Amino acid sequence: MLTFHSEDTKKRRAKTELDGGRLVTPYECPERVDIVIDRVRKVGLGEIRAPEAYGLDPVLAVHDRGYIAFLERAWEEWVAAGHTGEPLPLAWPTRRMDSGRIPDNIEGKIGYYALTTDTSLCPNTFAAAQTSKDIALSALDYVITTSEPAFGLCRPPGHHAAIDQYGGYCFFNNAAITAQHALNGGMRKVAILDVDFHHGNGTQDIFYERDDVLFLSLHGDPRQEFPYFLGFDDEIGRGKGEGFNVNYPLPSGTDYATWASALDDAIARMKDYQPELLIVSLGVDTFENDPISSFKLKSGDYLDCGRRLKALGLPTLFLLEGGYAVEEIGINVVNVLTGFENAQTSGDAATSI
Ligand code: SP5
Ligand code: ZN
Repeated sequence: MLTFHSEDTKKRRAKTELDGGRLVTPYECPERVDIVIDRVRKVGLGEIRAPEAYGLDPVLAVHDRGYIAFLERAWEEWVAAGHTGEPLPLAWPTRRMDSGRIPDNIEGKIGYYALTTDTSLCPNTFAAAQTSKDIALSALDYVITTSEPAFGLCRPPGHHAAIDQYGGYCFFNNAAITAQHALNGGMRKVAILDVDFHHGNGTQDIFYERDDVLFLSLHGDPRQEFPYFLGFDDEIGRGKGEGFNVNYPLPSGTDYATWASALDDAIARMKDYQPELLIVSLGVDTFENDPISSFKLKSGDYLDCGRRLKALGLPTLFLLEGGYAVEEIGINVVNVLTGFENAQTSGDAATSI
């Protein structure tokens, strides 16, 4: 399987994350990329390619123009305002305080555009987010052209990013950008399967009223887990999108047996939908030793996950999302990919969809 990769994803190196009331070194660190690419090389997964530049048009097809302009200038404006730490939001347009207006002051703008306080801005965040979506789009074009699977080693991740909001370590929603790009290129139906530990609130929100993207997410129950406010099983889509959003909130401590039965249900729904493309939001923060999550998947389980996905027989694009057990992120991510590669597509599986 081809991997799309660039060292430029490491240009974002934030110093701070608010975690349990302390500023800590961010869990979403550039070393994650090194460890994944080392593993790709070690197992000989396949060729490693640099991304092409796609510019901002595919981003504008999903995200708000003002939001993109904000991200491009935010660090500069913050420094110009005399601040010395890294930008975190201070005040938000929360319930009972939402006039719909965008402040002029950079501190206010950060509150307007930020979802969460886990994601500091820093130099080159915009550049890294651009590279991340270029990796995703390059991998997508390869999958579309060849019908072969591909892996986009994206960083920063994307699935928490909404139309005009960043957070959960995400700025541009890579899965949404690639799904929309595929549709704009003539595809009619795309499925996005989000297996990251956290609910893909951004992706859900972007396609919530649409029937041309089926979104399915397996994640920690939002009553207990970040992002807390979205990801419940009664969120099924709205208007013509009704029935095209499927959430599987799962309890803390979920092991592979429970997780895999939700995965099988998601796979069955995708078979019914008959998409032309599968995009996998591939987070491995479901791992038993992940420092911020509470599922119990083991490294070997990721091989089986890949194997099950292969049975769909679809052109498949894997995009990296989360995974913070840094030592094991390479093994876990690449296990999904090799499990997929090595699985036999049975005639039954291929023809039954
Ligand atoms: C892409 C992705 O996986 N984003 C996840 C962002 C989660 N950030 C906040 C997590 C808060 C969890 N609190 C647990 C504290 C453990 N020390
Ligand atoms: Zn996650």
